[in-house]
Order: sequence, then C-alpha cells, then structure tokens
Amino acid sequence: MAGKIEWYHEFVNKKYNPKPNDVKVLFKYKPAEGMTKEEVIGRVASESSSGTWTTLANRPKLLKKVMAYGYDYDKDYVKIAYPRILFEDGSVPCMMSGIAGNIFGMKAVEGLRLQDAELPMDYVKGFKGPKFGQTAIQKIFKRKHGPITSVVPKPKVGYTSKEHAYFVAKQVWSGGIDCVKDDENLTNQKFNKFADRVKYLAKVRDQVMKDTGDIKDAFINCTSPTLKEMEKRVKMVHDYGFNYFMLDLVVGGFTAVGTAVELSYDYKMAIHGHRAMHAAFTKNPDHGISMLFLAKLYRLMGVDNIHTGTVVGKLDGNEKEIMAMKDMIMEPKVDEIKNIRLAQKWGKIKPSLPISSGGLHPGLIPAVFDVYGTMNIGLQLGGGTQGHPDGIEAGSRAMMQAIEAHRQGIELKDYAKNHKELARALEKWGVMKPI
Ligand code: CAP
Ligand code: MG
Repeated sequence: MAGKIEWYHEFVNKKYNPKPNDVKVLFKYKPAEGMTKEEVIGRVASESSSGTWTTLANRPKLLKKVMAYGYDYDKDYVKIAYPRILFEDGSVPCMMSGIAGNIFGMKAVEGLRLQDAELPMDYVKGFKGPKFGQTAIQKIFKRKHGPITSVVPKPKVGYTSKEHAYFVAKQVWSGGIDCVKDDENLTNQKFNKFADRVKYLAKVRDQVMKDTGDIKDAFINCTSPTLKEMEKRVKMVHDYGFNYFMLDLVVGGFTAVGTAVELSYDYKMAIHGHRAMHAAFTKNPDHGISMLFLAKLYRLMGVDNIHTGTVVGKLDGNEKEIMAMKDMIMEPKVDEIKNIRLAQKWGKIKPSLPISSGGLHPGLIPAVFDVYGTMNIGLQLGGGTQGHPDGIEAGSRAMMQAIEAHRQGIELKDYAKNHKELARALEKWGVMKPI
C-alpha cells in the first residue's frame, strides 16, 4: 500500500553525487518513534524541496530538477543536496522557507537542527556582503588594530533621551569607548523618543569628539514596526552624521535585514546586528537552527557587526561552535569541521566583525581575547561598566585599561597597580563569570 501512496523514498539516494552548484545542508536529526532513518530523511528532503505526503496524479517535466536528495547520512546527521535552481538569486527568505520551513514541524522527526549549509559561489555572488565589516577598524575609526569598543546604557531601558545622551553617553565616550549602543529593546518608547535620542546623541558626540580628538559613534536601534519607518529612522541617523545604525536582526526578520543592507550601501553606513530572540531556536542542540548558520546568512547578506558570544559571559554558546563561527565570519574560506561546520568559500564577500558581549566586565576581557585569538573584534559591555563602584566614566576607563593591559601582555592585577579604575573593577568583580 505505502508504495502506491507515498514517494518519500525517491528523495533518498546514497549514490547521489552533489553537483558543484548544489546547496549542501547538514542536519542533525532524531527520528520519531518507529520511523527509520530513510523514512525521516525522505520526508525532510521532500518537504523542504518539491515533494508532498502522497503520490500525485501529475509530475511536471521539471520535477527531477527541483528534487533534493539525502545522500550522506548516519544515525545522527544527514547531508541533503538541494539543486541551485530551487533558490531565487539574492533571496535568503526564499531559501529559508525551503530548508528551514515546514520540516521542523514534521511528526516524523523528534528533533531536527539545521547545523550549516555550504553555499555555492553561484549563490554567494547574488549578495553584497558587509560594506565595512572588519575594515571599520581602519575605515571608520582610522586605527590599525581592534577592538571596536561599545557600551550599552544600563538599565536596558529607563533613561530619558536626554539622560541617555547627556548623562550616560557623555561619560561612556569621555571614558574612551568608541560607541554607545542602544539596548535591544530600546526603540521609540514615549520616555526615550528615537528622534530626540538621535539629536541629543549627535550633540554630545560632537562635543566629546572636540574635547578628545577621538572618533565617536553609536549603534542606534532602528528596529521599527514597518520597513518604511525603519528607512525613515536610518535616514535620520545618517543625517545626524553617524556611521552605524543598529537592527535587531532576528526580530526584524530577513526582509528587514535585506532592506537594511540596501540602506547601508545607499547611505555608506555600517550595520550593527543584534541577535535578540535567536536563542528561541539556536539554544537547543537537538532542534532548531545553529547560530553558526544564522551568522553565515548575516555575513552573506551584509551585516557588518554580528554578535557571536563570549564563552565566559552570561549567555549560552559552546566554545567549539563559537570558534567555528568566528572563523567562518572572519576568514575568506573555511574547511569542514565534522558535524559542526561545512566548508565555505566567500569570494568577494568581506569578513564581518564578531561582537563579543553579554555578562562581560574588565576582569573577563583577557579571556575573551584568548577565546577569539585576536583583538580585531567588537567588545561590548553593559553592566560591566555601569556597575563600576565609581560610576560610568570610571567603568569605561576600567574597560579601556583592561584592553590596554592585554595589548601590552601585562597581567590585569599588575596593570591595576597604577590604574585605579581597573583596580576598583577587579575589587568588585575579580574574574567572576556571571550566569
Ligand atoms: C549585554 C546586552 C546584550 C547581550 C546580547 C544584554 O549587556 O546588552 O544585549 O550581550 O547577547 O542586554 O544582555 P551586559 P549576545 O553587558 O550587561 O550583559 O551578545 O549573546 O547576543
Ligand atoms: Mg542588550
């Protein structure tokens, strides 16, 4: 009977040799009770490409060209090859509706995680990639080396736009930090209106730049209810002379990201991409989508700064995957790491800047640089500056002192002997790892 009703088995083919232009996707999978590997793989490959649950009265001539095949699998992982023709040029939404669409809800799977996809150059060339990415260190801040530093006013929300700029941002920038970043849930609330925040931040930025001679910028959150409104907000940030704007990438969605990238090229700006809500589907190791693959999509589309975790801070992220992700967004090409990352060539797509943030304080800064193996990253603190016993400017100075100590290869406790702000930060937090 099954032979007459179903045709899932046609989407499993161990002999299939992927074509150079196929999109190869690595899934971790767990069959539901009573399902065989092939029954599950057939359903996943079918439902994410061109099949359905039952045999059909009509099979179009093109069908063979739009079928995906599970071709390499064991009891936990499967690689499925998707014909390039399935995916509209330059459209991540189209691809994700296929390879990350209905399949997560299939009864046939107990768990399904999209770990990574190797994108062929024919697909990669349909995207612009980041306008600045890592080159922002030189092109925006005119420095040879990183990190690009940022501080998030804390509490997350609660300051008025005037307090945000004249009380917090002034101290952060005066304490030596490059950028003041809106928190992910600060947009255009009545107590901190977007237009006022941009205006006041620009005034304070200009004053501090004049006082210090340093370049100062901000990651102002342009996440909006509509794309039209987002466009208006990005233009306002541009017109007030900022080089960056910020977007909550996951909350905004891929169409908002695509529109933001267009705007970043129109206005010659960089995008700080916050990933709030990602953990709704990246955290579970057995179901969802890996942050590694999400970060790949954001680099591909053109997000300059991508949050990639800390390992030592308050938020989830295992070291092996963070390292694999960091290299994947920073290098021109990467090799496969079994069951973690597929190979990927990037062609002309610039590297994005990984942002390490979340539960960090000066005592953890050397550990972050050790995890990343470079100082050419974005380093972001919130509570770890504004919780400083001597206030926000002292907390910002302590952050900069910890960075300088690491750059000079000096132990924090030794550097703190003649840098009081760092000493006071170490008194309060030492090297504790918050959870
Ligand atoms: C950090 C932060 C960032 C997180 C995002 C927060 O503040 O502002 O949003 O770093 O996490 O709201 O928690 P703290 P991730 O420095 O006070 O923790 O970088 O993992 O996306
Ligand atoms: Mg935040």
